[in-house]
Amino acid sequence: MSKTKTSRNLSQNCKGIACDVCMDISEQAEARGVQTYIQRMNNRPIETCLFGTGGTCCRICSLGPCMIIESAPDTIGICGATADTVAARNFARMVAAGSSAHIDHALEVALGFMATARGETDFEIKDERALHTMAKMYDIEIEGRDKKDIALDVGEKSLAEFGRQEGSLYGLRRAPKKLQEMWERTGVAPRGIQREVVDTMHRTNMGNDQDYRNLIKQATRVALADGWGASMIATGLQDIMFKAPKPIRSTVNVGLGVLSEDKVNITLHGHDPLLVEAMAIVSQEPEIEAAAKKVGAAGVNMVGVCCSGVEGIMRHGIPVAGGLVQQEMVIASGAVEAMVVDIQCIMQSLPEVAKHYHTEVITTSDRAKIVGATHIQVNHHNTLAVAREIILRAVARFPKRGDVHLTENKEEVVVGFTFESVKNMLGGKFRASYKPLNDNIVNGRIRGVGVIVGCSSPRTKAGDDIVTVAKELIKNNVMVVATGCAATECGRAGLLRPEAAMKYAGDGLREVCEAIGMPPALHRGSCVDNSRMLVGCTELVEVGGLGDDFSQLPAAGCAPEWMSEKALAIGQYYVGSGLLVVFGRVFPTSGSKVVTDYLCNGIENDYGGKWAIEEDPIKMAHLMMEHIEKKRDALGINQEKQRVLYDMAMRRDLDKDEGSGIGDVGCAGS
Ligand code: MSK
Repeated sequence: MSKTKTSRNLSQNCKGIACDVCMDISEQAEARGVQTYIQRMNNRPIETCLFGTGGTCCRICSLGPCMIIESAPDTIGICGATADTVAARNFARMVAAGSSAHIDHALEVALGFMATARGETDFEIKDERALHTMAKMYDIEIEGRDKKDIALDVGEKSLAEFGRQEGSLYGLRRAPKKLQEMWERTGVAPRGIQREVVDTMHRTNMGNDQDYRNLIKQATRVALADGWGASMIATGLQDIMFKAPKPIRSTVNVGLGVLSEDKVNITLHGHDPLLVEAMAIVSQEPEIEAAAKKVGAAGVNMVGVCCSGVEGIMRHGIPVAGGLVQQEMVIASGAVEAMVVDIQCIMQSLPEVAKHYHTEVITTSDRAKIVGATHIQVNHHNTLAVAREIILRAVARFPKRGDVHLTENKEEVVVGFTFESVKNMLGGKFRASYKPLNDNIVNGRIRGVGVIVGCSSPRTKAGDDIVTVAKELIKNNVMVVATGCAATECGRAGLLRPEAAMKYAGDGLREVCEAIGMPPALHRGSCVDNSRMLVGCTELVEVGGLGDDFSQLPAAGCAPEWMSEKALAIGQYYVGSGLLVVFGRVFPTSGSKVVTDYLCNGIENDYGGKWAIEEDPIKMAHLMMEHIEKKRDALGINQEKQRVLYDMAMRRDLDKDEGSGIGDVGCAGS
C-alpha cells in the first residue's frame, strides 16, 4: 500500500518541515505523484538511530558493528573501545570527510588555475590584486614581473601545499602572530593539506589512536588544513580567475522573478565555480539567444542552487532559487529545462523528481554521477564547449514544458561582501580599512560579529532557525555575516537588503548600516568562502582595539541547521582558531558526555575556541551574545565611553572618497 498522503495530510503532518513556498509547490507536486524530502521525512519508518546520532556506533572493523552505550560498561566494543574513543574517532572522520570535500574542490581549482596560467583553458588571470595577495602569502616576487609568470609561481606553490609533508602551511601566515604561535606550541599546525586527511584516516583505523583528546587534536589539525589551507587556496585562486566579488544586487527565492515563465530556465547546482563561470559567459552569446528564440522562448535564464548559486550570484548577479532543501522544489515548479549539477549537496532524488516533468538532470563531474541523470563530463580544457552543449540541450527541451507552478515570491538582495569589499565600503577606495568597524565595536554601537554558516535543514521549518538567529542578533546590534545556504536563507527572509537595517536592526547597528549603506546581514559567499571570515577576523585583530587573537574577539559563529560533514569541518577550524561555535539540533558526539564536554569546555584551554549545542534559535543567539559580552568585558570596552561614531571629520573623510564601493552598490542610506 502506498504511503503517500493526501495534500491535506501533507500539510498537517509536515507542518514545520518546509517554508510556505515549498509546501505550496510540494502539495501540487504530490498530486502528480512526486515524492520530495517532505514526504520522505514524513514517511520514515523510524525516527533516528540513537547510536548513529550520538556517534557511538563503531563499524570500522568486522569485530562489530559495536553499538556502545556510555552508561552501560558491558556494551563497550569487542576490542575494548569506549564510547569516548568511538565518538571522538567518528567525529574526527566526519571532520576529515568534510575537509576532504573542500580540499578536493580546492585541488581541482588549483589544477584549473595552473592550466589557465599556461594559457590552456577558456579562462584568464582577471584579478591582479587577488593574484598579488596570494603571491605575497607565498613570498613570490611581484615587482616588474608579468602576471602570467606570477600566476605560474602561485599555481605551483598552491599545488605543492596539497602534497607537502613537513613544516606548516603558508596559509597560516594570514592568521595573527599569537594564533600561529599557539598552533605551533600545541602541535596542530597542519603540515600538508592531504597529509592531515591521510593521518586522520590512519589513526582512526582499528587499533590506533584511542585517546579522545589526541583524536580531537588531529581533527583540529585536519580542519585547519581545510580552512587556512584548502579553502583559502580555493577562494584565492577563484578570485584571481573570476575576479573577487563586489557588492551586487540580485534576487532569491523559488518563484517568479527568479525562475522565468517565458525563458529557458537552467539551474546550476553544486559548488564548482568553473562551470558556473562558463555557463554565465556562454548564456550571453548571440547564438544561444537566437536558438532560444527559435523554440519560442524569450531567452535563457540562469538560476543558482546551493553554493553554485552563491558563486553565480556574487560574481554575475545570477538569481538564486534556493539552497539544499529547495533543490527538488525548483524542478517541481515545472519551469526548469535543465538542472546542471557538479559536486556536493546534490540529492539522489533529483532524476526521480525530474521524471515527472520535462527537466533533464545533467551531472558534470565523475566524482558525482547519479543513476537516471545524463552525464556530460566537464574538464578544464572543454568548459565553454560543454557549457554550450548543455545550454542547447536545455533550449531543445523548452517546447516540452507543461504546466508551471510559480508564484510571486522573489526577494531583492545585495550580496558579495567579501573581506576586501567591506574594507572598501568602510574606509573608501584609497583608505580601505576595517577601522570604522573596529571603532564601532569598541564604542558599542555594534556589540560584535555573529557568523552564520551551513545548511538549511528539514529538521526545522527549513531556514526558520537560521533566520530567527539572524534577526535576534541584528535586533541586539550584532552584525551578521553569513555564507552558503545560511546566507541564501537570510536573503529569502529579506535580511540582505540595506533597508532591512531599518526594520530589524537595533539602534546602534542601524545607524552604522544607514551611514555606510550596508545590510545588517552581510552575504560573504559559499562554503569555501568561510576562509574569507578567517581573513576578516585577522583584519579585526590587526586594526587594533580588539585584542591580539581570535579568542579575544567579540565574535561567535553558529550553524543552526547544519547537516553536512563540511559544516563540522568549518566549525572545527573556527574552534581551532579560537572562536565559539554553536550548532543546533543533533551533535555527533552526544553519545559520549566526556567527549562532548571536552569539545564544549576543555578544548578552550587548548585552542582558545569551543563548541556549544543549542536547539532553540533564540537561546542560540543569546548564547552567542553572552559570549560576545564576555569578550567585551575582558577587553575593557564595555565601560561607558563617549560616542565617537561618524563625527563630522569622519563623515567628511568618507565623502571625500570617490568610488568607496558604496556608490557601486547604490544601496539605500549611503
Ligand atoms: S551548499 S554544505 S547545504 S551550506 Fe555549500 Fe548549503 Fe550546506 Fe551544502
